[in-house]
Amino acid sequence: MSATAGRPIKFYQVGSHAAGNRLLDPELRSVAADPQRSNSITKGHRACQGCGEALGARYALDAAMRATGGQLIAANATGCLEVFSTPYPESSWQMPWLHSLFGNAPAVATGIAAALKAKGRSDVRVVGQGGDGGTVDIGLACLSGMFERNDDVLYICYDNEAYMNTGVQRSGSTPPAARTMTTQAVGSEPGNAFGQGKNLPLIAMAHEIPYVATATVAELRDLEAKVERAMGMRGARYLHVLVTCPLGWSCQAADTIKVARLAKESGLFPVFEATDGVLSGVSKIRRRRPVEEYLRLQGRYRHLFEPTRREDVLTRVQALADRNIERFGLV
Ligand SMILES: Cc1ncc(C[n+]2csc(CCOP(=O)(O)OP(=O)(O)O)c2C)c(N)n1
Ligand code: SF4
Ligand SMILES: [Mg+2]
Repeated sequence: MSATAGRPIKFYQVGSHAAGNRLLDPELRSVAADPQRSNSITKGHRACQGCGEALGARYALDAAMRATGGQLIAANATGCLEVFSTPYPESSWQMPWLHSLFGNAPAVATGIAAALKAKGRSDVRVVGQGGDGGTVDIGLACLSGMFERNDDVLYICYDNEAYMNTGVQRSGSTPPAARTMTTQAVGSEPGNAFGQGKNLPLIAMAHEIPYVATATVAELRDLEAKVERAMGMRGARYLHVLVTCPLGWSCQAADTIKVARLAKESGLFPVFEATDGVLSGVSKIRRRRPVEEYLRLQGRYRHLFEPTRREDVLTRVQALADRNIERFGLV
């Protein structure tokens, strides 16, 4: 007889993958305790604490694995996600996964889809993925080709708004006024310049592909639902996920979700869906917040508040959020 006989057993790690979970009645177990659950990217990777990209990729690919019954292949551009998950000879991926070059993940994904088609394997599906540098900048030509040919691939961009893996350089997705290593907080217009923007979800919509959506790591159920919807379709699909980067954004690791939520609630990052090039759904702002609340949590915007408050720049950033709110009908 065990020492605990007659006494209720107390599990200290309920909600984790600990063995104790699997001793509970099935209805009390967490998803994490289910040995059958998909676990595309698992322990042992080297992402920073609070990395939004690791979180976003895990939820997105787990959802895609569920939607395809585990019949999935991923092509991954060079970048943080690839580097932290596959330090040779180790890998955190528990699914067929290929590392492409920095700029050709969409083309590699297309090639895999074409090979599967030639082999008559319509049951195996393909995901391409990369960071904003790999997607918005260097991989854009390959991605546009993938869209224009309507190749049967879901491409996911994890947007942390700079080239993080190589030390936080500006990308085409870096927002105005943000400090990066190549847009320092110096001079009369500190940080990244105000430009016309390079809005890849809108560029994807212009290709009139079957499905385009945006999401953030603040709403993981929404992200999962969008991946599921995308995997229920054929042809070129694009998902753009805003992922907090505590290192590059100089924010607290514990604030990853809060920062991503404020990006949406301020209107700076509109969350929406588009079908065949037409806006088909919008995730409304629940409690509208001024952009200042979002910016203040991040060291990359500290120069807007210290040593002097830059009301002029804050007004310009707020105007960008207001424009999004009006354009997408976010409130
Ligand atoms: C052709 C080429 N140029 C530059 C690099 C170096 N490089 C590797 S990852 C990277 C930045 C990746 O940025 P992003 O795609 O935004 O992904 P993140 O690391 O931010 O997730 C760069 C510049 C490379 N591997 N190949
Ligand atoms: S630098 Fe940013 S994206 Fe890269 S692992 Fe760290 S938190 Fe994640
Ligand atoms: Mg990036």
